[in-house]
Amino acid sequence: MKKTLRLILGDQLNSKHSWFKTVDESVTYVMMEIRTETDYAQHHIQKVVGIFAAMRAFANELQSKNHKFIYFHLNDENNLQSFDKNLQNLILKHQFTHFEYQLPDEYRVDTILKDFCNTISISSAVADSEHFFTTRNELGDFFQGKKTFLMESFYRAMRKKHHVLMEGDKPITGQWNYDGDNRMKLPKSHKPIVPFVFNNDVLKIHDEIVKTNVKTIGTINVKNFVWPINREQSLQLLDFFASECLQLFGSYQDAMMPNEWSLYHSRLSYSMNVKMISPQEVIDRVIEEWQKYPNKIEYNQLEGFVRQIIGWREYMRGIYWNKMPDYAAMNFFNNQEKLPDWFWTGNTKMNCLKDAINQSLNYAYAHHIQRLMITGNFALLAGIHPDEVDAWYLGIYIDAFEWVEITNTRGMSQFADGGIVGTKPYVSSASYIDKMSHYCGSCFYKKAVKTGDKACPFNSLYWNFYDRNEEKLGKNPRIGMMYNVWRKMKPEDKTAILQQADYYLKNINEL
Ligand code: FAD
Ligand code: DLZ
Ligand code: SF4
Repeated sequence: MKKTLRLILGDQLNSKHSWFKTVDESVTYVMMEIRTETDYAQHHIQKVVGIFAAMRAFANELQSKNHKFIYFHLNDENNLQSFDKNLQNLILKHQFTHFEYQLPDEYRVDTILKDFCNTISISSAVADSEHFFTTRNELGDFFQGKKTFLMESFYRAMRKKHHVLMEGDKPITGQWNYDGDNRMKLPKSHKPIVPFVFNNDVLKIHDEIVKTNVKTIGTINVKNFVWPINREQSLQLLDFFASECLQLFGSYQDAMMPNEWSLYHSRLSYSMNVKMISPQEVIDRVIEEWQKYPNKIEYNQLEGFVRQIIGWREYMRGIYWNKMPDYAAMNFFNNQEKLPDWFWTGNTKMNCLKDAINQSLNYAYAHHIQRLMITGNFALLAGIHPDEVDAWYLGIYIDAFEWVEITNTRGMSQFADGGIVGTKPYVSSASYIDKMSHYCGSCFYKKAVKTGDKACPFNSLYWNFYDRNEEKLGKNPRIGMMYNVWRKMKPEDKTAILQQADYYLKNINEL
């Protein structure tokens, strides 16, 4: 008799997958909490707890529908703590005749499972995860022969292919891009919406993780765990976003405010990345809301959000599968420095960094512009090795899985890929941060000052970055203007700025 073993990974919690349409007595599902996964990065405690809680809820749901199930808890005695060892053991013990898994999102796990299938004597097969709009190779095929991978052209092709906000071959409003209408600063007096959070009790799971000495970062409130841990809660969060936040999403997508950790962002990345909800459902829900309330939700708010999901998210996945494994070793600027200690404590006098890091430690979350223009910007200006930067981002965020973390960090944020994802490095001095936030007014440092005791570090580090990378960036037409400004500065001013930057870099842990 055929006996099939099917593996479900911790980020494959897709209850709509065709695997689960019928209950089959000959099929057993397995999920495992294991040390290889808890330890490949130093994860935030909320990430490990959230994933375990969601895995357990998913297993319970399938078991209640009579699917046969094996679940390894982290502390189970028979848990051999790796995918291949546990699978090998199960196949022998239960005499399975066939093994199946879904396409993993991560190159590392893909390799482990491919290698495993080559070592076993039973047959095996791999199924799609039935989550993304695109296949792994679709972006590579789309850009075949092209030097640059322009997100905008990929996004437009996705809109056409999936008939999202289209009238025939044209965008319904006649315009593709509304970025110009978005990206506003929040007025100082504006009181952003209070984030909708959950109060999950995760004490038991937390205790189990602590007992096994898994090394984690960040804080957690185990009686009021704020993240969704099942599909139902993920759908509630989606509802909250569509009905309360979408109307201001685009306007304030690049805005930052002290002590406001999510503003009008959806916080749906985690639910989507572990597949409790699909990008199709998210798109459908927001379009439905806009259709119902066209006077409340302007089109630019909707388009800005749709672009993130079927544009950026799918684009990053495509880049990952097109460029890995080489991508993980790219270091265009040959940066070599270590991350400052305060990235792990938030203990810095720089207001913007203190806020972004502390909220990351407290919520396992920061919104896009904090990741890109505060922490990422600083790391690039300071010449931090991309391996260090990647490890930090892969650990600290609840939504961090390598396919979307490394492309955003090494690619978009650190320009370590030399311009595959972005056309120029995302760096800025204090002026951009001040333009988009309310951090500078109450900072120890002075935003308009380049040298001296209270000079904002972003200012001298910004010019130092361009100066030291002139050979690599000088000919980039998108940054030519900055080099003209730099070249025209008085030599004594340039020297003072470079000396200031040098001082800050040598004393980076004291900033
Ligand atoms: P919203 O602002 O509400 O956006 C809606 C959705 O669009 C997100 O949930 C996400 O699925 C998608 N999206 C938006 N921007 C991007 C993007 N650049 N790439 C891919 N999807 C996008 N995102 C992750 O999911 N995991 C990561 O590990 C991750 N690491 C990042 C590291 C850096 C340095 C940077 C600059 C960005 C990173 N991002 C990552 C992208 C983005 O910051 C997050 O997707 C977003 O902040 C998640 O919050 P949200 O759900 O509230 O997003
Ligand atoms: C992130 C994570 C963690 C912390 N723990 C587990 C785990 O114990 N078991 C599991 O199957 N998955 C876990 N994950 C998510 C995996 O890292 C994810 O499945 C792979 O990265 C594949 O993308
Ligand atoms: Fe950040 Fe500089 Fe503004 Fe302080 S002055 S908040 S360090 S940009």
